[in-house]
Amino acid sequence: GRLAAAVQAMPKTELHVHIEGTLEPGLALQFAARNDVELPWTSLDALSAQYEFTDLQSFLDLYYRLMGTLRHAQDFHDLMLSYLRRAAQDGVRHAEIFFDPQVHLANGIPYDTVLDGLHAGLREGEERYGVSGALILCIVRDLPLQDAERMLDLAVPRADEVLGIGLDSAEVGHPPKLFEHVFERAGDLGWHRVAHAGEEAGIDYMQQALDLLHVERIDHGAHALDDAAMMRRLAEERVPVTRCPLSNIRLHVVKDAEGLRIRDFLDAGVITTVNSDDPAYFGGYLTDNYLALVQAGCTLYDLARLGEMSIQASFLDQGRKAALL
Ligand code: ES4
Ligand code: ZN
Repeated sequence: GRLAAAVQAMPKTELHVHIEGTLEPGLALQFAARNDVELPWTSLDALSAQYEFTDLQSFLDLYYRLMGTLRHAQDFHDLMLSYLRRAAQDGVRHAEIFFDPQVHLANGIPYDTVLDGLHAGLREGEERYGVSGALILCIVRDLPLQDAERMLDLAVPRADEVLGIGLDSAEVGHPPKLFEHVFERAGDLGWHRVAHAGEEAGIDYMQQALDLLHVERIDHGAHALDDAAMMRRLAEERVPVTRCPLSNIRLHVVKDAEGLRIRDFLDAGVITTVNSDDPAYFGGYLTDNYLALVQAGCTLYDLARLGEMSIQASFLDQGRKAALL
């Protein structure tokens, strides 16, 4: 409709999307077939019936299972290209994209294979669709800490091909403070720092991410509203939050779009962005995530402001930001 067309036309970036979370069920079945990977589901109907989640872990179980279909650089290339094509349709001008190399390593896929494939996809996507992209290496927080340190060792020779470090996967019981040294090393590499915090855990995890990991953005931060001092801190220190409406709804972080309380974030002066997280799993790409907010009382003007803030909150240089705004 007209509202969707208006949202698509707004200049915006996407700052919180996991490339593995853009793996559509049909594409996963194609990769499984061409790579001889066995899945418990052989038809699209059978696989598509698996997308009702009760919490973060129930989603992660399927997400990690389907990640096993990615074996070759060409798979990563195809995956990236199909995401960028879809993002361009939604008017995304630039994307800062998470990837989970520790999981691919555990599947026997060399880091270079993953990075080669994703970069080939980024180059072709920028050429074909005009969407620029960069990679944020996510530490998988529920794997052993030693794996995270080893991941960084592996990433050092090609550090300039990565924009930043992130922290994702099962949050509760895996607090940010465990990763202080890993994030310090990432900072020494000149990488930007972000972390998932306040998705299923509370604001103490957000505090740790800010104080100990020195993150420049908080991914999710859904629980910031539990604490007025945290909201003031995000606003004063100009730390953006990357909110993911459909993700929070589908994983029962909030009850419905109202529960996201995006207007309260805006009113508190927090730099707030809208993102799709794992669009192949949560029922929509970026435009759908903006439109979900309309039910919760956001006006078209609010959506345009959120789009502008997504450009401000990106790691683009000032010249490129000005050109997009
Ligand atoms: C994720 Cl929704 C979400 N939360 C935490 N880690 C993730 N990795 C991929 N999607
Ligand atoms: Zn995420």
